[in-house]
Amino acid sequence: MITEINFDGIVGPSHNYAGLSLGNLASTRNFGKVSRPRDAAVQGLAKMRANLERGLPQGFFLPQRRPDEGWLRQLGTSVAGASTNLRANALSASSMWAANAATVSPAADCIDGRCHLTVANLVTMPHRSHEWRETLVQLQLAFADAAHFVVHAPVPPPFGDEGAANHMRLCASHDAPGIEVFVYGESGGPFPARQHREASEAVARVHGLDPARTIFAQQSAEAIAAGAFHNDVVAVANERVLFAHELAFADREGLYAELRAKLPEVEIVEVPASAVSLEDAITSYLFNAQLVTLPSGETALVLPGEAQENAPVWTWLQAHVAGNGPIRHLFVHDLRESMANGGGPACLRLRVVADPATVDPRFIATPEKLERIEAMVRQYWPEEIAVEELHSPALWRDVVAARAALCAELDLRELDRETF
Ligand code: SUG
Repeated sequence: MITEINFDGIVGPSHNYAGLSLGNLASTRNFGKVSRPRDAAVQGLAKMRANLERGLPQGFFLPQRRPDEGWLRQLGTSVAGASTNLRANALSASSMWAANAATVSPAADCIDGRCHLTVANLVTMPHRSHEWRETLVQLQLAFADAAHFVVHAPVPPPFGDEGAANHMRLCASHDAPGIEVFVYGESGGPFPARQHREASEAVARVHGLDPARTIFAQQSAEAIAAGAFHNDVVAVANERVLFAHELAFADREGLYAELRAKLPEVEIVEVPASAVSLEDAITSYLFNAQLVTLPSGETALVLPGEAQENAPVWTWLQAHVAGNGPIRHLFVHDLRESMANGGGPACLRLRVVADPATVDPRFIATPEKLERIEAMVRQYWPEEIAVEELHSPALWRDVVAARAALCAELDLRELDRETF
């Protein structure tokens, strides 16, 4: 049966706070903080388990092999010989944010009737620019069934592409043809725009989307300057519901009008800046929530604890649920470790609309498998990493061994090798 599957990135054993992401205020603020990789992974697994219990199909991607020695070799160095900056870039666990793994167009939207995935090139940030090779390997394994999926290599540089974090899909139901909205940025403010319009247009062409059902919308420069480095920090969509901040888009009226024309049943839930400032939206990650359809047909929002702790945000949410708004349930999760690097519930997952039976079962979660993953995490993931330890050979060995143990446990030993 065609359904939405959320694939979460398992948090890797090298999770740390190296402050590598310019324009991501949480990453900058928490630079130098001691990270807790074991807790981070357990928090992510708890969200996956809860979503499974809610009746939502769940998959996962494995953490990537770190340090990325192949990448350092291409740069003419090695883990031991690299500068502290390059080494930190090679050790990042940032592939956990699976929303940046790829852009996904379900089969119903694509001209050849197959689900298309384009791996994101993530060229703007050095620590993320080397993720795509292993992401491509994992997607080619998980979605190997060529009758149902086409996995594309990334858009070539210099056109920056950050995947599903800048892509929304609105539709009557997941299996029906949808309207795909690509949100791009234009730099000018203090921070880079990571999603380029040229990249979004390339993805839409490569996927064979119908131009009449595709929209390109510009993210507001104000949102990028306030720290919304991806559109999914200020807007999220699910089926007919668009949930967005008033200041998310450069031309909100134009976008809403185009959406209403293409999908008359669309329901736009806009949070005004007078109720929740851009700053509160970004620190609480109100919109970096998973907007999901429960088996009952009701819409729910899976939020980070920070949203509950923010008074204007929680007040707005309570009023919405008490009223007749489309969001009927709020589920709150502790994702503090990922949040401190600017990654909320929605960053941690990639949505794929497909029949789970067509996906390699090794990437599909069951309660029993999540237990086994958690046992590996508790046994092998470092409890803490201080940034100085990123330069310790013992840590490099530990994180390689931890990931190898997980690959073996999940019968995915073929991932335990360098990708270039
Ligand atoms: O790309 N943080 C990630 C967070 C990604 C969030 N994803 C979405 N919004 N979909 C980023 O900025 C921080 C790593 C560090 O600073 O060490 C980091 O990469």
